[in-house]
Amino acid sequence: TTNKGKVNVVDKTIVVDGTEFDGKGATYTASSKLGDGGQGEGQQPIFILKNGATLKNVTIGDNGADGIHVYGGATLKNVHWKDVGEDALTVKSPGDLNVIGGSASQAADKVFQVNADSNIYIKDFKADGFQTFVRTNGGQPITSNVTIEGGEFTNGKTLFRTDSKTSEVNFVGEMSVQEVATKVRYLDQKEAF
Ligand code: DGU
Ligand code: CA
Ligand code: CA
Ligand code: CA
Ligand code: CA
Repeated sequence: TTNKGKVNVVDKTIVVDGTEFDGKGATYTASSKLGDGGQGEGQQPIFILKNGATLKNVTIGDNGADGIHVYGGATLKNVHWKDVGEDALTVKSPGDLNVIGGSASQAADKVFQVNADSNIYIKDFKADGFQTFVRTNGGQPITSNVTIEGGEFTNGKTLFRTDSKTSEVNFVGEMSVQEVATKVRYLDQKEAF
């Protein structure tokens, strides 16, 4: 069974706590109650994932609002953002985040926003159109270990940016990159492609 073609307008954040949510291909888009998908801070997320929850086979639709918030780790499989809102996903409290497959388009600013200590593994993800693909919170001493394995990155500015001396990214395997200027940007160091 599939929910492909089904569009759910979300006006109250969907909370997934410790279990699995399978959208079976359905789209979830924010109503104006959650936000407008622009760059205003303080918008609400469409999903909150908690305590190792899994979200799979979901498309975040035309109004991305504040995307997905993660508390205590989560796994995403085959999750797509059609038009990233303020950001796509925020790590809100410590934990492990695994993102397997999926894609994100039209991020006016950041895709993954990292506001807490974390291990992040992103495999075979496609991002097209972004300023920063993964960003630890500006000016904060966050400890995040990020691994990016494979994937396709197009029309972006920076893949990974941190202001913290205790965060780092490692790239594994073959990654395809077109029209992305900067690979990593640490406090005092910038590595171009
Ligand atoms: O200081 O904390 O952009 O989670 C500013 C804020 C800002 C966050 C972040 C986010 O860094 O709101 O979207
Ligand atoms: Ca922003
Ligand atoms: Ca923000
Ligand atoms: Ca957008
Ligand atoms: Ca945000």
